[in-house]
Amino acid sequence: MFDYLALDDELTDEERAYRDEARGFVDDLRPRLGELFLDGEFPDVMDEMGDRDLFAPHLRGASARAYGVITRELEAGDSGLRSAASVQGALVAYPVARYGTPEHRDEYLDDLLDGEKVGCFALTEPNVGSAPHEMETTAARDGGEYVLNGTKRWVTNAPIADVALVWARDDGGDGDVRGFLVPTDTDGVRVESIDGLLSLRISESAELHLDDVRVPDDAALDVRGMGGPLSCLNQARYGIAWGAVGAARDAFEHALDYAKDREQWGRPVAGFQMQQEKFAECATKITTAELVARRLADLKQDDKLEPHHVSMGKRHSAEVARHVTRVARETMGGNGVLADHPPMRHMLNAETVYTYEGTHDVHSLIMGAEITGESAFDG
Ligand code: TGC
Repeated sequence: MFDYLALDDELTDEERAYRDEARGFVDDLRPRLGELFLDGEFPDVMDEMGDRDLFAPHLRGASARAYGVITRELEAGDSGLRSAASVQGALVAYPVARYGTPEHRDEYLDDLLDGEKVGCFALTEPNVGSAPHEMETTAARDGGEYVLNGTKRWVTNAPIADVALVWARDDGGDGDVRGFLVPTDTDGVRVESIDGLLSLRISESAELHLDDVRVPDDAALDVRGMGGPLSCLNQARYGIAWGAVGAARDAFEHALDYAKDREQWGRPVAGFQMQQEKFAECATKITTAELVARRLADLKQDDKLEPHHVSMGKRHSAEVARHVTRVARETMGGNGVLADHPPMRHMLNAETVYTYEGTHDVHSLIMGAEITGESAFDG
């Protein structure tokens, strides 16, 4: 594994074990990843990821860095694998652990962490992306129930999910945004896969339609307002800060091996100066992105991680992945466009990673507000 500054020497035995577990999982799948991408198929692996404890072991006491290296290794396989795990661990198990009632935790938490149940997170809507507080989905109180109506979009895992965490505006009283745990076999829930993806093809992405979906009052999590869903996104964004480094590293490693083998003008192309400049630049970007992710891990471990810190990590790592995967593809010439080689698959995935969980621009503005004291979102 490429590790220019020997950063993994800092890992504890437990963190190294989680890293190797995730890497073993990815290595088994690796020969199929190109084909899965072409077929647009998510493999049946949620059980196995749960068995290997890859979703959110920090919720059971593992370190923030252990969680980070897991996402790094999953995304070195494919961003779709890391996305599925992020949704399960950061966007569903985490809020159940943090905001769930004891009954919610009993019903869902272990099953989610073990991969016995699959969850999805329904926040974004067809008309509502970067400004989720403008959501149109409503929850209307009726007797001892809430009635949910609306459409959610870009819901990863929805076609395979047992439970959806649906964020909706409470129609009565204060109009707060609330989260509801909705079994996906509830009457009125309809899942419609999104076709035509040119990115993150190893993923189950869908629209979730909610037509007069009735859930009991106690389906609601114990949190009100946008701090609920946004606190979940902090967790997932933290995973992306680590994960995108894995995608960049995998593309880089593959391109480097190729350059050492590939001969032109009677010598390996790795010996040419213009190739070496590219490898030097990419190695530096990968390493600096990982250093930022590691600092986030330390802050998270010490409970000092703030949303604007996470924004820097997500923003930077996604940008690095976008750059490195494209350059890695380029160094491979024509062969770089084949699905047999991972760089272009990672490059296409990087477009989604750069865009979801807060676009690059949204994270610039979150950081900008912190740095200047002036919020570009106000007014
Ligand atoms: P603002 O007025 O600043 O804050 C509203 C309330 O939220 C609190 N808050 C946060 N709490 C925890 N973590 C954060 N990161 C938070 N950011 C804000 C804040 O303290 C306040 O609380 P209170 O109690 O005072 O009311 O927020 P705003 O409305 O101006 O919006 C800020 C903005 C634009 C940065 C935020 O809305 C944002 O991050 N937008 C991007 C949303 C996003 O990332 N969407 C993509 C979701 S990904 C997706 O749907 C697909 S991924 C899942 C999948 O793959 O299935």
